[in-house]
Amino acid sequence: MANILTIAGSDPSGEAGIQGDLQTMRALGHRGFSVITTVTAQNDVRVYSVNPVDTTVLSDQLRAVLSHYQIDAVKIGLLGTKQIAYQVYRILNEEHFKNIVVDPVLRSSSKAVLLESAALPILTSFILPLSRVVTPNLDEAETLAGMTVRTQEQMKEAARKIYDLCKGVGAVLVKGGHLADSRVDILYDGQQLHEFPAAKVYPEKIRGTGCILSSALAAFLAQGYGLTEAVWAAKAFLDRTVGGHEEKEDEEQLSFIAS
Ligand code: PXL
Repeated sequence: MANILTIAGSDPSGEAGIQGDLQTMRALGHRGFSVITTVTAQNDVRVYSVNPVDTTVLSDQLRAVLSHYQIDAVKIGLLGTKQIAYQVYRILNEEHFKNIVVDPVLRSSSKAVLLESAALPILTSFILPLSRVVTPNLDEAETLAGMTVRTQEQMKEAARKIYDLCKGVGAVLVKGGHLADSRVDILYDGQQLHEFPAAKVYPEKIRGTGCILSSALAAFLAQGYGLTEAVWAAKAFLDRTVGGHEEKEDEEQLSFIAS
């Protein structure tokens, strides 16, 4: 059993953010620790509000965890503001973690802005250089690489660009879940490009897949998997998890139609 820390936002609907992360860690047999950066109020339809915590609330949580437990891997999700992002950087920079996975959350599935734009340079210049892997989706890859990313070739180019821009980042996993054609994920580790074809197509409106994937990735890295093996294992876990969800959604839809 490994100790995995998530530093992310709260999603009261329980699918994404801290809630999705902790469920993933537990499901994989690990102990999950959580530091909340931002409290979102949202459901499957819309985001009502996004409230970053005070930076002392943030650093108190981080110090409480880091001073007392041996953490094997860290997953970073929604950071919210530049103050929070910088504080997270300052504290993690003292620790020298080998396994930091960053899901560079910029917007919600419903497109609400979750990370203020002023925080982006802190993410790219300070936090990503500390991390083993960053996991942007197509939209996030576009923002980080400053180019259009809609095809597999563009994903490869963006992965290389992000790797070069965020000096020190261990690898870049561009997720192709929203690609029009082939839904492949691309990993660039500074030397090689790896392709991970999708075993499954997820329902359009599913939320929290990015959170689950990055948490599972952190968990498998903590267990000592190599990066490509950890990506395969995390993707397989996501397929199993989302599979269950699909069935539940169908049932919900049926009972809604019946009522
Ligand atoms: O899936 C991105 C994400 C991450 N973290 C939090 C979120 C969302 C999307 O809504 O709310 C807290």
